[in-house]
Amino acid sequence: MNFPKLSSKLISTFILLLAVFFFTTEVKGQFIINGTAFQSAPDCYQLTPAAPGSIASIWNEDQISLSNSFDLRFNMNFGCTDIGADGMVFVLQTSPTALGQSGGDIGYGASFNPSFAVEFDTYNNIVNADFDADHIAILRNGNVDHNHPNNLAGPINASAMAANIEDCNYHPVQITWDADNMLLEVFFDCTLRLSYTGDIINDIFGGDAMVYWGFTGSTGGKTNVQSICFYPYVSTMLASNQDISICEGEDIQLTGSIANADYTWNPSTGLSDPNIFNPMVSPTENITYIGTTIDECGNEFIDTFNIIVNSLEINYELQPAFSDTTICDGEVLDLMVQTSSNNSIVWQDGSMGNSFTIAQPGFYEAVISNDCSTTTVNLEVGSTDCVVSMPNAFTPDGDGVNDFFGPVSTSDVDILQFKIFNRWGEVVFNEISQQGWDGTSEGKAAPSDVYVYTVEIINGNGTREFFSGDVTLIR
Ligand SMILES: [Ca+2]
Ligand SMILES: [Ca+2]
Ligand SMILES: [Ca+2]
Ligand SMILES: [Ca+2]
Repeated sequence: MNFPKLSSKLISTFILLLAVFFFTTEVKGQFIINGTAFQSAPDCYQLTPAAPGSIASIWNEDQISLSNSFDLRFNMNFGCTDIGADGMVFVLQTSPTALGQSGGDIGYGASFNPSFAVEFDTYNNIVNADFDADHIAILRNGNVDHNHPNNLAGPINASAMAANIEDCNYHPVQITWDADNMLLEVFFDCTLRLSYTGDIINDIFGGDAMVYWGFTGSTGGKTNVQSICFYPYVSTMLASNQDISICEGEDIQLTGSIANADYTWNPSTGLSDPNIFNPMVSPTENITYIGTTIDECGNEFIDTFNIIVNSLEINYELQPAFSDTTICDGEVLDLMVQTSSNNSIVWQDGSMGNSFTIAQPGFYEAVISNDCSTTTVNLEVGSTDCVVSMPNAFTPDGDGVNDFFGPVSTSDVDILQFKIFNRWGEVVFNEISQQGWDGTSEGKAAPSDVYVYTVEIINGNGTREFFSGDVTLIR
């Protein structure tokens, strides 16, 4: 049965795809688009064209839980016409098809109830208490009027550096949610501009933490081409640490979270290029690569890849050697498999782990496998009576036969105390030696004679036994 080899390839491929998906284009193709929005590039969405009365929204397919912190980064382009309008809004809300009103509502508006929003407003609507500078504000429940109680923070100039952001440039924006401290922060052009502390889950969403996240945008009488790109920024909501399993001899590509950025990978061993975001690696043993990069706002990103290199041949050692293992009645015995930590061991009853405890003779099986290979070890454990006997003579002449005197058993015997006396009652041997007495005393050969012994042992059943008697040393 060798199917694990095939499935392991599939698993590796799947993990690799997941890694690529998570690290470089987590956001790609995952937005539900409404109104005039369309995907204008692999990582970009145009919300509005330069046409009056356009309304658009995009919602990420995957709802997020506000019980968890998030860190969203993206680039916003508000068009090239300062006298244009109207801007875009980052929104947390509950419908994948939500689409609001054009003009001063910025594609948001009263139908977004409940919702939590950050507006990026590029047109001065007096009725909403706007001002000429392009500004941002934190809002709720579809409100765009800065004098209304649902205006939660701001308005404030979007950019700390310029009153106008309709300058053809992409502006880096970061929105972070610290779930523990219920703190939301908005960074524009790499600078913290607004923050809000509040129980968004309960105060706004009635206790339901699951929301859609995305953007609305609109034009009115005035227009602009308005777009959002997730390149080079990506969501870092997902864990970056991944285990990747490959087979010995295979190559794999690492993929950092910021596409095309300069990376520093450690260690550089085995990398096709330690300074690109997606080097090829061909490790020969388990290794962890750590990639570090800095984005245009000076934020450090670290990606960690644990690569497990599976051998194509399973090596193992058995303890005790299974082939000649026996078990006494009432004895408990641990069958042990020593093998690479990459390998898993499944015993005949489905249990896993390096050791399996048995109390009966019989047939046992261990299947040792990794993502690339598998092998089966069959073993028979026989039974034995565990009787311990003491010989009445031995011949310590070095010929390999009967050279030692001690307890004899088909099972393991633990010696607790072992003494031998000569005919004058003098102790000639007093050792806890598993091999027994070699017929010497104080380094000299003891003469042929009859000796007396006492020995205390634990037999293979775990029972303590005491023996005493005579033994004849024959030279
Ligand atoms: Ca404007
Ligand atoms: Ca406005
Ligand atoms: Ca406004
Ligand atoms: Ca402007």
